[in-house]
Amino acid sequence: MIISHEDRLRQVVWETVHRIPAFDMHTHIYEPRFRDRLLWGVDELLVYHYLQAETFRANPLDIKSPYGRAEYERFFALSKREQAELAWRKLFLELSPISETARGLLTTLGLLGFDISTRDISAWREALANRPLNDHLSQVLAIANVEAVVMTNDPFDDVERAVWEQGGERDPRFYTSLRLDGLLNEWKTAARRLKGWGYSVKSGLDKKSAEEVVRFLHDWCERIQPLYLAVSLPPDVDLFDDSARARLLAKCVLPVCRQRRLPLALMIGVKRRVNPELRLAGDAVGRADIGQIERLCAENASVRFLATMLSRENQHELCVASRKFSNLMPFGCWWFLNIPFAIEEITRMRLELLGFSFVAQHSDARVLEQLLYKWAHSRWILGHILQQKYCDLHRTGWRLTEAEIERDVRAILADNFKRFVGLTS
Ligand code: HDL
Ligand code: ZN
Repeated sequence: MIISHEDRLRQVVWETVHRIPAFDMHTHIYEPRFRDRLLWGVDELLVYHYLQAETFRANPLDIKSPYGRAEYERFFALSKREQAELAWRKLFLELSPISETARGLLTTLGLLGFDISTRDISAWREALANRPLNDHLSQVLAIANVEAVVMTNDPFDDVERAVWEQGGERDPRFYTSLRLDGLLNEWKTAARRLKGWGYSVKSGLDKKSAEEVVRFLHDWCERIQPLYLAVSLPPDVDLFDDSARARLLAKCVLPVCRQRRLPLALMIGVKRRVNPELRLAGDAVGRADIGQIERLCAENASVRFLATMLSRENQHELCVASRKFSNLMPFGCWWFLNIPFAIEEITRMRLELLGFSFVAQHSDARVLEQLLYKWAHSRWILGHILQQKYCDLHRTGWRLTEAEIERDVRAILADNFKRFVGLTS
């Protein structure tokens, strides 16, 4: 049905952005059969590493001395409940929870039906803890309006590998990705472990070793049936030097991508363990060289590359590179960019440079209930941007139908990704 007035257009856009299910292409949540790997509940939300970085800025131990190893160790020696209580006091009660992650926790609990004005964190913790996990999981996916999530599956994670090796029924709402950080970024350790698993590799990565790494990759692709292979990379990465990483990429990973028609997801710009005392919260960001992605796309035209970059300064370059290569699909507002200011800027830039040919967002959720705030906050921003962009279009005299708006929104929330990985034609 043709939409003839801007007010109706805004209403249709807002409703469509909230009604269309998202396909969450990158998360750190797991099917319940992975047991402790699936994090959920109030304390997990409060000790999330995004919040922990902020907790440490608020002097959780109320000490005068600076935070050295002893002070970090003292904090991490506390129970999860004690760490969570400190985060709640410091970030929610002693100052207002204005940061994106703090506000996100409140959005999450509000969407689960709790009266946030009571600030009764103990009651909320109790109520969540008593929910049967599978019901809770289904409710979270339904409220977040997420049709499926892609896990980050790490063959070097002993707990996860054991679950895959014992087999078991898959949950169709959970897809897999094969994460290669352990192979590409820690080759010496990886070589030792592959040897222990029966792959005859040498750290010098001779021809036989490369063949064995290819066999390892095929074995894991057979085992978990990933939608894509993935790796996170530092900002100063050189994918074309004679490093083990570059040779593994060229001789092993890209050939497997070609043979299995699997995309490779590049997540570039993370500086790991800038402050190792902060553990998972200790990573930082740096501007990368977009030329690495451009050269990969140009030299591997038959391989599809998903790409997200961690530095704000790389976003415009990534959009321009995506205009040059149809085998390059930019995705999401990653990590430190998953904040309204950056989501707004990046999404506008992508719409204005790429039309609807990108993947708008992924949650990166590490705790199950985070799906709620990460998608609610992104849909709110996307809705406002698209209302304005469609009204700009309307003012040219172009007339839209509700079905066309649904088609466009579905593309950037789900279909572009599903087509790119071959889930749909
Ligand atoms: O490497 C990654 O996949 C990152 O997303 C890290 O897991 C990071 O710790 C994170 O959770 N970001 O949201
Ligand atoms: Zn991630």
